[in-house]
Amino acid sequence: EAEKEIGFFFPPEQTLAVIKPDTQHKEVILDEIRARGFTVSRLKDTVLSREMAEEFYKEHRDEPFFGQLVDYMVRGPCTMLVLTKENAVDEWRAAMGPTDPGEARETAPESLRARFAKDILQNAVHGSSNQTQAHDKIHFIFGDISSENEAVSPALEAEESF
Ligand code: IDP
Repeated sequence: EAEKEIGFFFPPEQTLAVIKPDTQHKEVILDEIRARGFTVSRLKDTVLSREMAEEFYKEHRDEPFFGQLVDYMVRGPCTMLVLTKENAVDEWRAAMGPTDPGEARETAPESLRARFAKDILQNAVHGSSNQTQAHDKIHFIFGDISSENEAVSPALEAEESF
């Protein structure tokens, strides 16, 4: 008679990560993402149109830096990633570090922004700030991938653009 093991299962969470245009050492960043325990469930390089960049950052449209931010985001290819891990949204924000690399170097010297950001605008990486944003931005960039969400495995890795 087979005994069933009963345990708790926390479904892994997903977040949208972006390696922003002109970021050096993309491969190092990707290696680090995996070393920190994230599964790269989706990956594609995309040059955003101005309209897409404005939509992507619409929550910031009233900020004084919105124009600069859009100019930056359309300057070259972004590497768009769906990262999967327990608590992925918060874990990825922690891995990125603070928005301002000066602050990042003070408070989180191991973070990606401390090491790879040029300045507060050109800060190398993006990550969704909460689960609703993550869901919306994943859908905006990748379309409906909800049917794939349960099967999280390295087989889902799509690295054809590298
Ligand atoms: P986050 O990316 O850490 O969530 P947000 O405040 O949501 O930071 O800002 C979105 C993006 O806008 C930042 O990642 C950065 O590229 C840019 N940004 C934020 N604050 C400034 C600023 O004061 N000057 C110029 N660009 C900024």
